[in-house]
Amino acid sequence: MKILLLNGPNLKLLGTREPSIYGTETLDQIVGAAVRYAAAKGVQVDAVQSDVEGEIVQAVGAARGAYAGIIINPAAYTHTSVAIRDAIAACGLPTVEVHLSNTHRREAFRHVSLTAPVCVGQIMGFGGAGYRLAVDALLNVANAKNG
Ligand code: CA2
Repeated sequence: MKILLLNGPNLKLLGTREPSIYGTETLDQIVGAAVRYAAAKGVQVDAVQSDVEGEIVQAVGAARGAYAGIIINPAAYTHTSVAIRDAIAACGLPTVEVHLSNTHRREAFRHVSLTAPVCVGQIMGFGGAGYRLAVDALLNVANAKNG
């Protein structure tokens, strides 16, 4: 089984600023932990980070047929991107939305996710561990479908 892990804009700044909100781990550390966690369960995770909305749309579109599911942290595009939402809906793959922070405890503009309604579920507020929880969530979805 293969999972595509997508990270959106500015997440490569993790570990350099705003540790009170996002913790001290770098994106490489968080992604590396998720890759190893999944590998131990026989799952391959391919990770992509982009600051560019269109690149994320294209990556979601290309995932169909190549991956069993998607884990995505659309970052700020969560709250603005109809294009990423439409791409997730169109690709038909089970998609789990992850946020490091609990966006409901933050500014009102972060309370709305345009992408969450087309995802199977959302995991937020658990820092980098959320990505590992998302691996388990997708495994559960795949097992329910195949079992
Ligand atoms: O909590 C999350 O994972 C977010 O997706 C992070 C986004 C934010 O816009 C969402 O509302 C919630 C921000 C990603 C940028 O990360 C930074 C990390 C360190 C320093 C500055 C930004």
